[in-house]
Amino acid sequence: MSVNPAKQTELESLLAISSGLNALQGNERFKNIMHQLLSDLCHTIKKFDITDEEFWLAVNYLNELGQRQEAALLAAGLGLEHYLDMRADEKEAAAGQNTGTPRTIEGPLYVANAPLSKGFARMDDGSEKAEAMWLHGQVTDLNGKPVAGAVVDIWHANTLGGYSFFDASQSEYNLRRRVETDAEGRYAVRSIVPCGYGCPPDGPTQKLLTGLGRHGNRPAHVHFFVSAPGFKHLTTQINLNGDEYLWDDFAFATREELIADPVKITDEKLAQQRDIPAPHTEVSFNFALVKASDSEEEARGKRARVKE
Ligand code: MBD
Ligand code: FE
Repeated sequence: MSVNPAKQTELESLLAISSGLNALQGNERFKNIMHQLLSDLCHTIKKFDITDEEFWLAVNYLNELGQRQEAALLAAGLGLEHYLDMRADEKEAAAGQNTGTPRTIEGPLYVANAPLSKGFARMDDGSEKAEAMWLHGQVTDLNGKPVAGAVVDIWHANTLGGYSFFDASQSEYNLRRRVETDAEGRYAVRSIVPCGYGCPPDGPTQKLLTGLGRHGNRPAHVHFFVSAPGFKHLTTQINLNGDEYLWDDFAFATREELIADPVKITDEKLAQQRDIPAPHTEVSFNFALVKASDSEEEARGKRARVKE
């Protein structure tokens, strides 16, 4: 008997049909991506001789991830969200484009439409006994020229590592504010010093990380979206220097240029001027924005988010 050498194997034909390659309807790019993913998955099943029990454990894990709304948390923990940053950085470098303040991941805990004010905001609702934080800085272009009217959208955790909205014990929009920069491009907020974040210990993300021998902790950090007409939207974070997880972030977001040094302020007069208790912690951080080449670059990337 002679066999046609061009004949597909049973697996090849299964993958082609299951990913719709021979179907008239559907989206070509989506079909090709699914075909690659399914093919990689089948080869992994074969290579590791995955048992039925292991396979169904994995399928059920996806259900758990969804039930606990942790899929985006896992994407951060597996380094995939950071990989998107690596790709964006690489593309900019290859195109010889200018870079200002570096990007780093958004993470899964942003909530849109935080209260907006001009120049200054108080971010904490006063409910926690915590070290007060004076966080301030300037938004400029790459030549150091102030950008007035930039919107600095800030969010961070409380002293237990929890974020309002996701942590029902906090008030609405606690530790979330948008501040429009003044004529000198300056923003300032009064808040509390955040603590690092830890994945829910009983959740599916931590379960997977534990299986990898990894922890699910992040150093103390503050998230920012910085945007202004004519400039590229910036998604970034600062990490507070001195945190034990500074260079051991489970979500891989730390970058040298994004480390801020907290400064202890004991000067009563300065504290009074700021209308904030002394002693407090001062954190200053400036942002340099890059000119946008089209209006699409001015907006944050599309992604399912709370309240938008
Ligand atoms: C966070 O606070 C965070 O910023 C990321 C990326 C993941 C989990 C919690
Ligand atoms: Fe965070």
